[in-house]
Amino acid sequence: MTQDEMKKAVAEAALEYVKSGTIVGVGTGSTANMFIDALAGMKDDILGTVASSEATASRLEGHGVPVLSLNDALKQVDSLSVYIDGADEFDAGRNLTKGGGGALTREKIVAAASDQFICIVDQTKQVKHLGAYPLPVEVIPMAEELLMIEAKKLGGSPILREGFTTDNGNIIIDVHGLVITDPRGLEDHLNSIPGVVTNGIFSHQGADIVLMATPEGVVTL
Ligand code: ABF
Repeated sequence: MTQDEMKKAVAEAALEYVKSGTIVGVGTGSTANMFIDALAGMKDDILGTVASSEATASRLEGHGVPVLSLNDALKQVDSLSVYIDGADEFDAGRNLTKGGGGALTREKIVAAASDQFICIVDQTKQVKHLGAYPLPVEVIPMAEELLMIEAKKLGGSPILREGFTTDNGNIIIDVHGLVITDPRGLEDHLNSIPGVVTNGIFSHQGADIVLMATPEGVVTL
């Protein structure tokens, strides 16, 4: 089974968590794209979707799936029923690193607005400790050097993501070389630095369920 075949299998397995008549939060990335393609077959059963990026909104709209802003959605319902998205890494506590695609802030907002976060990954994303994948931090441009200094104090090697601007008009600094043994503590610490919009550790908004594709089938963790 190729990695793409595993992504497709896990994306289709996530449909089981989509309830008729609800608003669904939709993530970003290649696995989320496969979920969008599968969700298109249910577009008449759901009330609508909230997208975690402009790219996701375009793909949903391309399939004729209704897309609402989060604010409009939360005027209709108290919460989204489910948020379905990929990740760059996950650990045994279902803490995640996300943001390789640069959509981490909107992803975290939509996850926070959802009753349940179903993370769809293939087995290559499983790690003992987060950090092997560089940790993305979205920063207001004025705070670039401040974040560089603070990341070095943590033992990381921060690198500006060249030529990239987030959907929110900010920059991303990828912090390499961290071994994250306390995901929640590091998530809180980084978010306390002025100018940081958010960072790619999803511990407060960790996955409720990880669906992991393996060559033998999809495993629920
Ligand atoms: C999003 O897409 C991101 O948070 C994460 O960076 C990435 C996972 O990408 P893929 O599904 O393409 O591996 O979920």
